[in-house]
Amino acid sequence: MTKWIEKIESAQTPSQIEEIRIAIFGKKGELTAAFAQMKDAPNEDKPRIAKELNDHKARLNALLNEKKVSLETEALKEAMKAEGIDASLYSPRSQRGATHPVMDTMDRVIEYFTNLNFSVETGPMVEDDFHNFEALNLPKYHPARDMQDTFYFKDEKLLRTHTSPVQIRTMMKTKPPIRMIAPGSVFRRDYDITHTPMFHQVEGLLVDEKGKVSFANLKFILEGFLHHMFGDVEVRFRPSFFPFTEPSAEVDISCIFCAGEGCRVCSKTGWLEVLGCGIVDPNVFDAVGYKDVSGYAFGLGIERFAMLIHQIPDLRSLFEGDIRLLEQFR
Ligand code: 2NM
Repeated sequence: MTKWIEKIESAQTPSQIEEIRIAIFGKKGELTAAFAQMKDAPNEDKPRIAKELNDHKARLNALLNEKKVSLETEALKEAMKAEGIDASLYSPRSQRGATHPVMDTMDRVIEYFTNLNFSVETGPMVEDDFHNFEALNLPKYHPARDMQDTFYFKDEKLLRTHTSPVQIRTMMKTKPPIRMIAPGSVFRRDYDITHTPMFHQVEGLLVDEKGKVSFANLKFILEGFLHHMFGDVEVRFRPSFFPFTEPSAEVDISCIFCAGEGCRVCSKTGWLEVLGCGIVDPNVFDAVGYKDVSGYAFGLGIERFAMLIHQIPDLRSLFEGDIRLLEQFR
């Protein structure tokens, strides 16, 4: 017994402990043999021997486990010292992260509309012709469907060119009224200082009973939105055209760089175009099976907003992954 206690105490590694454990408790172990020999002992001695052996067993087991844990802990400490890692050490080189300006702008857009009880809807980026074009009153041979503008797959699928297919999907799965926005990435074959092949849009849609939705409602909500995003700016609506709305308008704000005086950013006009909108064309409602409803819709590009808010001259810099861009937004 004392022999084993000494051996355990002088063990140097966890594997030596295991060797000792086998020498005591293994198939050919000393204690295993002692238990086996008990059958030859006189009957009146058996209870005493059994108690003694069981006491030894418990004692040695406890010692083995204790020593093993302490050796393992020591080994771990040694390893950590050797590898030079101190997880509690403050590093002067650690850096705080930053929200990407595109996501920061996206969050501010979403904030305004969710406060007005618009729901946030999403949908697939790989779309089909029906949801991306046909249902939006963009007939076959419409120039927007051109290979030059749209990324097509081999099997008739395509990368959505706007988030409007989310509006189509939402209308087809829910009954009116609807009050929603669809934020997300969209794809067009374009690449220059104001265009990247992937960019982000937020589109909005409100549908209610026929006669309940007016252009004045649309103007009110968009004016509030543009003041939320740009502060105290002038807002003007210009007549325009979109296949999915009639009437349609483009919306300008007074130039935030020259306060309407005329500068390079606004091409001396004093105005910046920031969104498109209109009253939803009845053909769109027909395509989704809506009857006796009216609605308005709008759409905007997040990168353009981010560019204006943060004065980023080249849109491509938003997607180059250069840490120096992000560092400016901490
Ligand atoms: C815009 C401008 C005007 C629009 C229309 C629809 C739908 F699905 F309801 F018909 N969604 N988005 C829309 C209307 C988008 O983006 C410049």
